[in-house]
Amino acid sequence: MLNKGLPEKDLFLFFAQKKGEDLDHDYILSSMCTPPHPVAVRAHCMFIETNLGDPGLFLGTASLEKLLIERLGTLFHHPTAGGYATSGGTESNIQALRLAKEQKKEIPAPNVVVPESAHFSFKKACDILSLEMRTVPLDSTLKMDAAKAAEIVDKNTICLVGVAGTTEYGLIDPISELAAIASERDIFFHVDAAFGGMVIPFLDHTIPFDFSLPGVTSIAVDPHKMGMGTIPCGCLLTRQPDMLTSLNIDTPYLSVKQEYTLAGTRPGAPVAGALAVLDYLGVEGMQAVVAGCMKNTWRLVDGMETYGIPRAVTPDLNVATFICKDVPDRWKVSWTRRGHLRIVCMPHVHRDRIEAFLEDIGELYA
Ligand code: 0PR
Repeated sequence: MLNKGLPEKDLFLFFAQKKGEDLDHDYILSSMCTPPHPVAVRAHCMFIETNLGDPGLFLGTASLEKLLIERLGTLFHHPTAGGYATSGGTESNIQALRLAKEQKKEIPAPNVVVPESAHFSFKKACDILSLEMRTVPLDSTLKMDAAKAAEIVDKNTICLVGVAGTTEYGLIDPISELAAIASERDIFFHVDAAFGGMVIPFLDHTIPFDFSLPGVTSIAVDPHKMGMGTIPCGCLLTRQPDMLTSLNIDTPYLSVKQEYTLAGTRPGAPVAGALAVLDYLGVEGMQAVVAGCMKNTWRLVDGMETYGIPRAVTPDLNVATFICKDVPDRWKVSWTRRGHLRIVCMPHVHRDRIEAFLEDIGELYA
């Protein structure tokens, strides 16, 4: 630490320089996050000092968290769902597996069954919780093979996981079939909709992935991805309103005497930010954002295929993947484990960015 503090001007000159070293979002095609909506930023700043880890001190902020869960529960066809705001998909997935483990404490060697496409947060979760992670192969369309999942699940399975919006390919696993398998065998079924949860309800066609399916026990959804909220904000929702209390531990000197969250100190600011976006845009506003992202995704797929660069799969959501070797350096893209080019058409990836990318690609491949 510096012995003598810096003048504010110098400090912020230094910060401005460091900010300038970050990549420009105009060229970021690989991210599942996006610059937050202005109303999210405004709400975030308004609640900057709040700590949901001691909710009795921030009653208004705590009521915003309840509202956020209620809004998302309603969106997912279950207005009385339980839940809380996490730091993102990783924490939601860890907590879902903790919940599942808690429900089946009597099982001595518990396992969790996830698709090969599951986000790496499940590996972290299984590691922390000492759970065996069983991986289900994907079918030819790169979705979880439900028949194989049914074979792999056994009496020691404490949780089945399906992904609604895979990280790498933007695909939705056969959630209805998986929910039926879980229901039939009385297994906790967690849907990782960290990405898709803020997209699927706003598409112009219905894809069941939520509490409308009786077998779905819990859902992870991240406002800090397609919800255009400020980072960090994820949410874990449970069908049973009070299921999370099974994780309660005593917190004797806080304003609440028990808590089930993973983190202690928790920011209220991104919770306000997430709610601000939902209430400001409403369903119609979100539908417009999602429609724009999907339109750009198809434009990109069409444009690439015109150059003879085929899609790797036909995505369900706004993630486009291609059989392609190389892209011009200035574009920040990502590559899947199977070696496919991956581009996420987030809200900041406007049509003009897609056209500029296609133009550059055209120079390489046309
Ligand atoms: N589940 C799914 C389906 C995800 O796609 C992700 C993250 C998670 C869970 C974990 O969420 P958190 O990262 O919020 O804990 N998906 C992106 C990924 O790992 C996250 C990301 C976002 C990565 C922006 C890079 C980036 O620039 O690819």
